[in-house]
Amino acid sequence: MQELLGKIKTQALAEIEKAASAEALYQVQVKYLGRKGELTLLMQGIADLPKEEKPAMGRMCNEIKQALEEAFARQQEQIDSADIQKKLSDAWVDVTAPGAKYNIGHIHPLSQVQYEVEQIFSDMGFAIMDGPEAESEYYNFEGLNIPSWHPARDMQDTFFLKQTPDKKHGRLVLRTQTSPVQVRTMEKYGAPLRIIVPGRVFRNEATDASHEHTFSQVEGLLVDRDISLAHLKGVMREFLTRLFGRAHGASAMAERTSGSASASEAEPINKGIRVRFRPGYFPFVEPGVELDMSCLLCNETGCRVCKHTGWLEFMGAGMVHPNVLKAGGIDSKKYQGWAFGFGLTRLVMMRYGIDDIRLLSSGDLRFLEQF
Ligand code: FA5
Repeated sequence: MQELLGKIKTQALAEIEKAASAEALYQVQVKYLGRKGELTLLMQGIADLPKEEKPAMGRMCNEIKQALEEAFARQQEQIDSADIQKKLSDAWVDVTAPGAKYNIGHIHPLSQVQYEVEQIFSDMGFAIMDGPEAESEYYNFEGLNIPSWHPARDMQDTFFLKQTPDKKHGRLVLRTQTSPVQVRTMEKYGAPLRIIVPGRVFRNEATDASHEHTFSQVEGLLVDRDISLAHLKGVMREFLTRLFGRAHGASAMAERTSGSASASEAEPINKGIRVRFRPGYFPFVEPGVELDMSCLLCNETGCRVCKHTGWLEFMGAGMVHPNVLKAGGIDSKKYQGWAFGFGLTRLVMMRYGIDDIRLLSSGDLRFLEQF
């Protein structure tokens, strides 16, 4: 048996050294150390040997087994490192070759214009506020002087969330306007105040070239002593002038650059626009006004965006109603204020000459990559 063991050892070591792949090495391992391997069977035979031979044979078998296991481990290491070398030498590396092009995203045009708007108003001393998109009926309506029976609720078709109504603040709605942040901010900071609130709003309405169910507005609120609509006019004029270059009142004709604007140009439009104020009704202001801007898409000749009028409704505004100041905890005898809410999405359309509002949320890369 001693002789046989010696032969197995020599033979196994030679075969291990010859195994050039992991698979070949595994086969050698099975042949000698597997369940029915040659060494395994011999070791099982030790039980049948005479008692005095068992210890010496047992020791010898274990030594051989250990030697083989070490040889297997060494050979496996060599095979692995040869594999890596081969992969490296097979790999094609050309450090001068041009790199793979990655598609890098960029800021959405809506956000680009939002940042511009924020910058302009920040420079004029306005703080930028935020509010929840899932808003309570109270802040979206009641706090803004629109009780549940008020017909003005029909002006903004509302998405209601399925939830047990809160005793104090009623049901949850997807806010239909950014105006709820007016009362929230007054409650928190009191007067005087100078804020803008950019944000998304939602309305259950049919879409067309200038109407979306989900769009962005920018709310503005200024509360202080001796405030009048003249200040609002001045602020809006300054804002639009900084954004578009030159803004003109309805009485003065704007100087216009010629040429039509189209989405394919995707350059910010920088030319005079005309604005006009007209009376408007919102229960949370008194008096109320609306501001229209001349349609830059058709140079006022009429198109589907401006509904062939040459003018686009851009903003609602007015002097904050005393009931709203009261809801915000502000004494209307000491303080007055004005508020406005304009369509940021419509502003982006005018800024870049986009002739359909729905393109902005379409996720269409052919459109987005132009900005
Ligand atoms: C309001 O939402 C009032 N909260 C504005 C306001 C604020 C008035 C403060 C007074 C004081 P209105 O529903 O008109 O008002 O919307 C304001 C602007 O949002 C519109 O002038 C228009 O530019 C834009 N807008 C309204 N509906 C849509 C729509 N479906 N899609 C895109 N833009 C819209």
